[in-house]
Amino acid sequence: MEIGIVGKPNVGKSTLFNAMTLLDATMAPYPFTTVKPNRGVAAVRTPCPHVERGTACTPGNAACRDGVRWVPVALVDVAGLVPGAHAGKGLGNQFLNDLSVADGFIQVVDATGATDAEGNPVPAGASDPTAEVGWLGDELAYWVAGLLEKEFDRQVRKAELEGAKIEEYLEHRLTGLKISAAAIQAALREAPIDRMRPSRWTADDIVRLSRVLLDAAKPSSVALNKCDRITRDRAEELSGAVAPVASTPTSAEAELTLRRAARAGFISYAPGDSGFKVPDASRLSAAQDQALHELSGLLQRWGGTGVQRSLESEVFDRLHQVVVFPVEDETHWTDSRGRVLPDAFLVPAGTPVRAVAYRVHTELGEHFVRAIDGRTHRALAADHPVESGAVLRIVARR
Ligand SMILES: Nc1nc2c(ncn2[C@@H]2O[C@H](COP(=O)(O)OP(=O)(O)OP(=O)(O)O)[C@@H](O)[C@H]2O)c(=O)[nH]1
Ligand SMILES: [Mg+2]
Repeated sequence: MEIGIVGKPNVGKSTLFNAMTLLDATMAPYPFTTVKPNRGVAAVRTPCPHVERGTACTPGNAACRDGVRWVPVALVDVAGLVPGAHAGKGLGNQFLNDLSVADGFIQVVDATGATDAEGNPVPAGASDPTAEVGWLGDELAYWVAGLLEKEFDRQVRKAELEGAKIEEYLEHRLTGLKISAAAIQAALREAPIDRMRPSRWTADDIVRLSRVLLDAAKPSSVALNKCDRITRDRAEELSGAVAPVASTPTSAEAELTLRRAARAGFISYAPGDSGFKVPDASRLSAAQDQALHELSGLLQRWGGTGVQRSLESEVFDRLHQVVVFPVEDETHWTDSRGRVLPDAFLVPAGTPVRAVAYRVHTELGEHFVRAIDGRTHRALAADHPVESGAVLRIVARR
């Protein structure tokens, strides 16, 4: 599972990335600070089943804190896109290939309207933050269309002569983008194009198809960033204007400061919290005390920084992921070394348990016999859809 962070330059993509990963990607108040992609790992929260049993867990890949499991999600932060990127403006759109394996996108917008379409500073409110949601979608569609257009004419003529289906060509071109055959079929049905006559498709038709493909295969949501500088009413207005795209007001900067202060031991704070505690106020300088006072006001106003909410809304609501806990002993919920609930990972809701087995280990999928639900101890057939929070033992032939 990987989420791409996209948006125009200078909106806070790298700040959001750093806040979510606690890494140190370069951030600066001018456009095109990021050129090469930044990759890191963030986490989404889910209740840890160890609480139900009353026994502590032995976390491996996903930390457990106070009964909450932090399940890893990969992130990639890329360079800023500008209108006309597909025609070479700004850094162009070739760098979007860094997003090829992303499952969905969080688009960061500057909710203060204080940066123009190229990311240059302008007076607050001079730029309309909702406009970029529209043209960014266009640029992403041009990127996919660009991949499809390579050899399009020759391949389509060949396909039509040989009576082959256009789907096969599209699938071949889009394998690198992790777009499934089923998504391609659905897009061909849905897109306003003549699916029977690909040789007559215009460049615009290919862009239209790409847009439908992206909407279906790479679900997006919006982070209305820099919300520390707008009112709640304004955030609601913006949220209404970008609907039906889901959006969350965020302050990446506040989240980053809070997480770094927590790492340094100045405060106790976990991402998603609506407040923090100061264990020893005597350690703080007057400036730190003042900064924390302001952050406390911000958290109260917004009920949190919105950063964790934005990631979880993308992963759970848009990408419909659920968390699975594979174990080898369905009674004690342990692995072969006796570790309790060692791993937690994300799969799409409704994934058949056999496909979950493949995710744990290819051999488990290949030699799958049945799965056993760790709570009910019922045997589950290969096609049984996995449930959210499932504790699963996979039984395989030896
Ligand atoms: N007020 C405020 N400023 C923010 C917030 N997030 C980021 N910024 C500021 O916005 C500026 C740009 O941040 P970056 O994270 O470098 O933006 P970017 O989108 O990665 O920019 P490029 O890599 O150039 O495309 C920096 O000065 C940040 O401090 C926020 O939540 N609130
Ligand atoms: Mg950046």
